[in-house]
Amino acid sequence: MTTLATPETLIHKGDGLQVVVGLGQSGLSAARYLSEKGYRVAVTDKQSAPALAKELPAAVEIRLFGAIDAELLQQAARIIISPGISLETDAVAAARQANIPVVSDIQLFCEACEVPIVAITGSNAKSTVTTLVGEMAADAGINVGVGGNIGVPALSLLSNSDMTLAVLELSSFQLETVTNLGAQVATVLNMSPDHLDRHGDMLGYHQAKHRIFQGAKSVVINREDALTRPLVADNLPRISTGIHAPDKGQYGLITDPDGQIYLARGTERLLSADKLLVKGRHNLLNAQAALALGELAGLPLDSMLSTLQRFTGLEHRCQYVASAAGIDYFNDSKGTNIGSTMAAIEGLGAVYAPKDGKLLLILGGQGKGQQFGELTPLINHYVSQVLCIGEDGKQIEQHLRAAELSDEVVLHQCQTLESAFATIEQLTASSLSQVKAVLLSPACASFDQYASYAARGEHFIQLVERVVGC
Ligand code: UMA
Ligand code: ADP
Repeated sequence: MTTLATPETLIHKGDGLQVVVGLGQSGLSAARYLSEKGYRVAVTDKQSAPALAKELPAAVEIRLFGAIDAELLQQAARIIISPGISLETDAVAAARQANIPVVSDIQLFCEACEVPIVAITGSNAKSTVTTLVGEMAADAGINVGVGGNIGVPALSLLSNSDMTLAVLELSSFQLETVTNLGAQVATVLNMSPDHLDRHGDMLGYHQAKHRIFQGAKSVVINREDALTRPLVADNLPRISTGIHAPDKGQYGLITDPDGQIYLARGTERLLSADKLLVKGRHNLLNAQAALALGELAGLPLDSMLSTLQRFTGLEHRCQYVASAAGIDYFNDSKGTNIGSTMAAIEGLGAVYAPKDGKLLLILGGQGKGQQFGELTPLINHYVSQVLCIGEDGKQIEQHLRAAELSDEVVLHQCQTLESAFATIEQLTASSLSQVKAVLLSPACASFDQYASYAARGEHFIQLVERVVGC
């Protein structure tokens, strides 16, 4: 263990020692923030030489690396835990047992933030909706800060003293240690199983997500997903979103007899769906959520509608890559859970089904304790070939077969993306193949084989480019 401070230099509980656990992006931002505020700060991390240690302020003298230091945690007046670290970690659990408060960087942020917060969580679509609301606010001339789980630590937004609105993407990991967030408007966009290995079950996951509503002044809910409704605070101003025609003051979709779909607020048609550059029903829901959040944050409707029409979506989310030999390739590497992969299969499947086309779906990676059988009905409908990769590829096959995978769907175990592409080349060379689109939407985390979902998506794009170049 690397120790830059002897135990004697540690001060005692009650003297205000702030112990930052985990030195990733959020840990670094918390250590910097607390240090600037004049607190005595210590950091600890399981890595023996965390890369960000060199960016710590010199005033942070106590740096215990190589393991999360249980003794240090017992000395803390307050622990600031990184979202990637479970509250069940031994040293952290022992500190909680000793009644030492454990909070996330988001708690520090909401206690310090003096401007309204738009708080966004959900199993899927968080980054898309957060980015959209941020762009809507910026286009409306507002000095907006966008951060949180999206990759910009929330505390770093406080350095912008001109900020008048904060838009935060929040994960269940960040929310489980946040109390009384007090957002101007809060939403749980949707709920489907994810991170069950960390939260134990859907109830634990749901409870963590719903902490976003604590102290909220208004809420946005999804009419089709009862799990997005706050269990308390029924009297708060609220706007709902959904796929059906909306009631007065709510957002929804109006479908004309000729099949033309419109984003609507009450009976007012706001925008024809084909004016959006992002495709699929899930993106129409995302657009509504952004409009409803923006409305409750005081953004002007006309300006929000202009932003919507310019929004091209984010990389690695159902992103069209290229076409070769009549087959379209889509990178949905950010499809890291069943809910997102269902949206991708349904969204793209509906595009190719009228032309008798089927999808080739690449699934797999780290399964995070999910039940993959839930995908089987959509696979039976829209997919003709499933290629499994990654450490949970075999388990995925078992789940799909146990849920009655159709005999017409052929499943291949490929282990890696490289070998999946060798299989793709064989399959698509056959003139009998119904495959019209290849979709990487793994429903799994990437960490067994890649540093991130983005690295997995980049690898997919490289492999597609090789096919296109052939
Ligand atoms: N560590 C330990 N012990 C452990 C686990 C980790 O000491 O048991 C240490 C690691 O050695 C590392 C540090 O903790 O040095 C990493 O902390 P972290 O995993 O919390 O990562 P950060 O860099 O602080 O990034 C976090 C979020 N990461 C996670 O929730 C896993 C980032 O979300 C977020 O963008 C960032 O804060 C800024 O707010 C990423 C993510 O994957 C994108 N989120 C999950 C998701 O979207 O599904 C929830
Ligand atoms: P998050 O930040 O919650 O992970 P993203 O916006 O990054 O959300 O999208 C993650 C995945 O979810 C992508 O695969 C995307 O295609 C899919 N997705 C986007 N919107 C929705 C939605 N409304 N419902 C389900 N899946 C969605």
